[in-house]
Amino acid sequence: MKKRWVPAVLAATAAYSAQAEKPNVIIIYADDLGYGDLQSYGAKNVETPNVNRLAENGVTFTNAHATASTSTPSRYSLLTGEYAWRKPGTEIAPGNAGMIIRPEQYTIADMFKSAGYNTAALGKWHLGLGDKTGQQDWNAQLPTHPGDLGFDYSYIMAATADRVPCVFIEDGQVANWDPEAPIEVSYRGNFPGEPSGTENPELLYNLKSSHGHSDAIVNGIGRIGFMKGGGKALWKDENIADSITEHAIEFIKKNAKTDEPFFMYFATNDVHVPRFPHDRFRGKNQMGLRGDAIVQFDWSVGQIMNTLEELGIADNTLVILSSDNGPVTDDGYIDYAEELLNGHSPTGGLRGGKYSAYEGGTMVPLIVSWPEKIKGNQTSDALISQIDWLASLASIVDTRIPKGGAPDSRNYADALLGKDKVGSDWVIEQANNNSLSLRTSDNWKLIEPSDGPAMVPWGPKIETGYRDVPQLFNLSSDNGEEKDVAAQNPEKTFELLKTLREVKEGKKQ
Ligand code: NG6
Ligand code: CA
Repeated sequence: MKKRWVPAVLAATAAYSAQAEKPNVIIIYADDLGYGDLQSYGAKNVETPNVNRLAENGVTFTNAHATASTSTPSRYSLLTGEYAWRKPGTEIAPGNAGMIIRPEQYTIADMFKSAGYNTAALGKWHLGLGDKTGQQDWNAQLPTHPGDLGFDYSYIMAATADRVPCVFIEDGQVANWDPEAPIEVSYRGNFPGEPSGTENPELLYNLKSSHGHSDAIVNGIGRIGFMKGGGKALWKDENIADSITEHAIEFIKKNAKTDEPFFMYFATNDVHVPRFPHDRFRGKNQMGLRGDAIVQFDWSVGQIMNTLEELGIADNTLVILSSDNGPVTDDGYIDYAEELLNGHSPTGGLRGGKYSAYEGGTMVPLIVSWPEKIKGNQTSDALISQIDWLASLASIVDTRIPKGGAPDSRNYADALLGKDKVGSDWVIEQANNNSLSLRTSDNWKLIEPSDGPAMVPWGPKIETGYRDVPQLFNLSSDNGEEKDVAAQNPEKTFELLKTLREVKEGKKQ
């Protein structure tokens, strides 16, 4: 919140001081960034000085979890405080999905609005737009967008950088819309006369696909889904981080001039595929484009931090940095992410990765900084899940969640602020086949039985962790989930299956 001179008589009123104390809140949400991908988490092959600086100002968590091992369900859960597995249609969304969170549903932005905040969503959205899948008119104002979910401002990508439409959407309208090149989108078939990755691989001059990503070609890169038009509105992948960051800085600056605190959901495209960072981030480390994308992410973090400092609002801004799911190397483009690891482990040695039920799927970095209230250079092994951020933040900004809102979110504010080093008693993790795992604070991990192959079947070389029997791991002695001890511990297995069932049935929160 902006510092300003206040007459003594006004400063003394309770209303003003309550308002003045509310911190600005920024969620920096990376994409596919693994537990081992940051220097402050032990990464050796990449430098992340700005994230290091954030960590020096706050708490680094070593047992923090995304709600799911893919984007859409993780984001849904974070923004609504409801487990995505309760809601059909929350699997990885195509770019023409209708808006998954409906306007009447309570969101984290509604929560901040009720506490007097100005709110914004920037960057990757991946939760659908408009009223109906496939029915959007991208050349007009979309009927529903983040503005209907409590976000005063939004500048977003509809889905992911590898899905059409490849344009930014500002407050429900395509930014820089080009009247000469009306936009059409289809996830069913190509438009007559348009090239595609399958038919015209010679046009993939920026990145070639390793699996999938063979529909529309935009900026010399194959995408998922077909698209026509766009013209001047089409993004250039190398400028995505710049665009998102610039708009975020603008929002922060505008708000610093007001009396209200702000909430910003800053969801970067890095380090999701296609990894195509700007030239100025390239070639700085041995890991190639994936490493460069991490450097670009770190740059965005630095830009946000510098802006807060320049405006004199850094001390009373709560910054939460995390990722939507675990890491993946080859996720569909030939960018040599796997070949150039040079000993780096994106998961920090955990088993599995993006998509999987193993810890590599949902164990993510989490750094929380709030200089005015949190001592720097702390670590915490409190167990904490993103599903609980909404209720925890509501408590921090002193507002109440209406009945029925954020039904699965629990208040662990003290854990999030580093005061309580224990956190929650259990967290639930969702894998790509929707199977659930339960991880407890005493380090048991149960993976419920599910159908599905042992390896991700379409390209990424990742173990899924799926089996048709319950699996139990003792993470205290077996952090790598190598030895299934369910058979030796039938009672524990049964107990955890029962807890999971009770949460599913809404009997336990
Ligand atoms: C997969 C894509 C992958 C990525 C993922 C979503 C293919 C072959 N693979 O289906 O590239 O886009 O979906 O990632 O299409 S997420 O982080 O947004 O969940
Ligand atoms: Ca992701």
